[in-house]
Amino acid sequence: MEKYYISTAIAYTSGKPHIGNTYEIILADAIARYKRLKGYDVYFQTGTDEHGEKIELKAKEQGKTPKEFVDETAGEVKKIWDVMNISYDKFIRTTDEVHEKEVQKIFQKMYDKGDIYLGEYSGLYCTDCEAFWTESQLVDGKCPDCGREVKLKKEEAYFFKLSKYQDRLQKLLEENNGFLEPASRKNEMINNFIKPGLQDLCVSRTSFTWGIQVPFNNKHVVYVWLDALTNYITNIGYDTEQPSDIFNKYWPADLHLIGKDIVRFHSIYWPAFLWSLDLELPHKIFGHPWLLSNNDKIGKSRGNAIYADDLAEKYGVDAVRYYVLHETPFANDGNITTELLEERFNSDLANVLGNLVNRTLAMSKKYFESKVENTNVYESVDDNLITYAKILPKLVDEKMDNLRISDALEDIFELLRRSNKYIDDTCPWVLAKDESLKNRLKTVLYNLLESIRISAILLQPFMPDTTQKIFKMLNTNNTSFDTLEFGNLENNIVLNESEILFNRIENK
Ligand code: ME8
Repeated sequence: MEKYYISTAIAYTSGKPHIGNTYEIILADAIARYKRLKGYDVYFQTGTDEHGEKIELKAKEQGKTPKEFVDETAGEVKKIWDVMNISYDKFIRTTDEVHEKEVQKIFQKMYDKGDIYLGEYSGLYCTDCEAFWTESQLVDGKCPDCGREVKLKKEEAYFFKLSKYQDRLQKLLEENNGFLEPASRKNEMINNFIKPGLQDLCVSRTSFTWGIQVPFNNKHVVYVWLDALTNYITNIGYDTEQPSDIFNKYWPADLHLIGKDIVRFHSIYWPAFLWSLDLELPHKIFGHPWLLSNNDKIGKSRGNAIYADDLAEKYGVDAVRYYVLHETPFANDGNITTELLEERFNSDLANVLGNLVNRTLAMSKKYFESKVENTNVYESVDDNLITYAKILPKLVDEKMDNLRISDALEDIFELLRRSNKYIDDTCPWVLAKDESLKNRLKTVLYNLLESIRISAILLQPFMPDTTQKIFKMLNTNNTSFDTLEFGNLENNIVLNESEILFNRIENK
């Protein structure tokens, strides 16, 4: 069985993750579930990034030890991932002992190799992003990433020889098609960071203690990004001396799914670290766009933070999953407001999907006591529906392979839309009045139920609960990808009672 290793960024444990962070995990979950259904041996890893000065300060503000603080916030992250039905195989924490020990070994290995050396750092530092900047990188004198004040800082530090990998990195980004997507981010990396010249990277800190100690100098803790990035290997059994069988099986990762703001760390630092360890690079890094709240960056301090668990309680888990996946296409930021979510809920979930299922089941019940029969009485009006249902799995597969998740959803909904139109075109209530058209009516209903079954199979990765409900109503055992062919809905089954999938939200 072919393996597929997918990871998300590990979330900072600085607070409860908002809907933007949650979008990333839902996206990863949809891809992981899709690959599993396709028959891959999937390993899906996520978790939390728990060290650093920012966390140390936050814990202090709340009168807690850093460990107490991260235990609490990591718990909140995990809770939201679980509420959103995320099928991760492993939730890692950078405070896990396995990880901490291995990071020390990695640091040692890089040092022994001569890729890490002791020097002195003096620079402009952003505490929030834990990053040093040069004067020219600042925007209006402030941190280019978060816009906060930076301060001058001098300290003895260990450096990683990033400059040594300059040419190799440039070549990687210029040549390796598909390593970093969307492709536009490649040019950004080459022009803004690589071409101006890569400086060696400061990989230790002495100004705080909440981190992994440098093994041979306990005044220093390991820079958070070296600590965080290595989670992708330490947790599948990488070891500097003896990598495990699991590591050998799953590495290199097939996809690191991350947000657009941390592409630099993943496409420049991470390959260099891996080369330093003589490891292969991940196959692909996808810097997905962001989800905005009312077209603005989401932030607790901005007062516009929305949380997935609150939304899920009100609209249901699958509706939230559908919304964020649908609204955030491949390269453009998505937007969320309550009004937009409710509009989309009514138009797509209640009207298109819910209505189709309920109308079809209601007609089957009324005309045939819910008994399904394919009598094969076709008419030309069926072509539009059946032809599309037949090519749909391929369309979806292409979109999923190219990480066009929102487009894949659109393609599936197109079958549901065509099915609704098919009801209007075939007018089953007219057919029902004429006894001689009974067999035609049976075929019409069969075609509709079959389109629903095929849509539901393909919708599983996106809306796992809803699709299970649909399968139950259809009373079908043919729910796997290898039953996607049109005509596989069992003959002579009896449908179960229908239930309302999505209750329209009425505006008060
Ligand atoms: O960056 N929309 O953690 P983080 C979509 N610990 N995605 C968003 C988003 C938004 N509005 N806001 C944030 C970190 N994200 C590091 C990662 S990985 C080795 C270390 C994404 O909690 C963001 O781009 O700030 C990142 O991929 C993820 O959420 C976690 O962000």
